[in-house]
Amino acid sequence: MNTAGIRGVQGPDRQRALAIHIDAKMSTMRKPPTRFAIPAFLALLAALSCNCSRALAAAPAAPVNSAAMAARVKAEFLHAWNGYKRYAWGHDELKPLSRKPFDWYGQSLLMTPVDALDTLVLMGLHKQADEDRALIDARLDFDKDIYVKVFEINIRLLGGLLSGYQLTHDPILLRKAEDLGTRLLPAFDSPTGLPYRYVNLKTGKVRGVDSNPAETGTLILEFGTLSKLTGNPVFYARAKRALVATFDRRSKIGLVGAGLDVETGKWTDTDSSISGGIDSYDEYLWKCWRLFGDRDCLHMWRASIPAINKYLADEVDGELWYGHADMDTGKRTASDYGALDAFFPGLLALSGDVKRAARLQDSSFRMWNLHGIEPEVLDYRTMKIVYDGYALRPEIVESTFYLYHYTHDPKYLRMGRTLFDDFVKYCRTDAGYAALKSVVTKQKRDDMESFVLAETFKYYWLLFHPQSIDFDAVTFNTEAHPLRAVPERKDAGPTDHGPSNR
Ligand code: DMJ
Repeated sequence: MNTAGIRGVQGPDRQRALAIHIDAKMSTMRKPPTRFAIPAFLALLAALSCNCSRALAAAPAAPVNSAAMAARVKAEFLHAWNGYKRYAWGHDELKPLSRKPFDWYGQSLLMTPVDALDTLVLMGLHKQADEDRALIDARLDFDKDIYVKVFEINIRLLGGLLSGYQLTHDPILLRKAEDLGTRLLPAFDSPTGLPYRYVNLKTGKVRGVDSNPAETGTLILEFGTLSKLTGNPVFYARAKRALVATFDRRSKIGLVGAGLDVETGKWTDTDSSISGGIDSYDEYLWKCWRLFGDRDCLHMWRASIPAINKYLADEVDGELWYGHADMDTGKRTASDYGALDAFFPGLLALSGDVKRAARLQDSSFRMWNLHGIEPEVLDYRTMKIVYDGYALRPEIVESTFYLYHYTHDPKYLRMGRTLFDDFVKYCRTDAGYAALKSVVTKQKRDDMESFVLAETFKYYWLLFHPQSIDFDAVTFNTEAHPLRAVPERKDAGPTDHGPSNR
């Protein structure tokens, strides 16, 4: 895994990113079975020695009892939440093996409580939700002299506060969201309008010029909603400008790269993919149109998706995958696909391409079944693992949820049941859920990121209990926070949608 790969793993701190990078390097030395080098009967033997046997044997699976699955999901979510409460209450995250708290920046920004609030509400865990809200109301304070990562704080905290507000109508949550949004605004004060990666919450000072499309283009759902709710257009305008500035730098063939300098606006890495570092930029082009009806976003999506499908999609032995290509030439640079990429079937389905979505979802599930848990990165041409970690990521579950919504094919309920069974089997600990160092050895890592409670459990829940959300009325941000369209305020001016250059 190269440094672009590190950028793609969007962990909260450098130490964690470094650990992942080291893991990644080590994993390239391991040798899982290859697809092409061995004859068919050996391939079958190889399959039988890993969890593929279970996938083959389980083909005519029993029908899924959604209510029973939903109850299991809720119970397991509560197990993780109670572990957090017991060992890490008031801190950012629980370390699920050492049972210690962890704060991203040395002092808590209540990452897990804010990220988990809407899941508690959607699961009908009202007592816990009230307790959580009381903690946030009393203790969440952004007046801190720390540099925070704009992308992560936006998707987890701003997104969580806004969806929490829309679900509970607690005005304190909106006040805190507005305070946070205001403190993040200096990040946009670059010559290009592309946000710096870090901003100091107290001083407004910025750092981090080498960014990427995911970080410059994953802001508009949260900042836009903040504008709609407060009546202050500045949030929408800044995030829209950053999104357009990213789009305007696409190559002649319509792709974006994995790294760009926010001061010069020049690309620092021309590797294109749907993976970490780019993923949610694509997602927000479509979702900005879906949530706000902003035609510029629809235009940008329509100008981007054909290039993605042309240059990144890869047909291999009748399977559909998405790999990497150079943004200028379209030449294939890598056949890597991984846990982060597994969001793409969901986005394809949401934007109307259910056929392609279903094919790619089959590939994601094949990747999962190689070892009974998906790796962070797989080379789909050789079927060798490039990075064997598993961070408890939600993306494959998210796509299963969308595909079931659009097709009602019970195959996706069975898929979800398999994913959940494996997730519990390999990742559960006495105190919560732990990431895996390696999906091959199943050795655990002392990490339970806040997105596990915000996203992974929420998508499992919604798959088996879809009636807890009005699908058409909300758009999920990239951290699975459901945002509701806000009716146009009478006092909103014409600049509400920000600068438009098309
Ligand atoms: C989450 O924080 C978000 O989904 C983000 O867009 C990508 N990575 C994690 C989950 O894997």
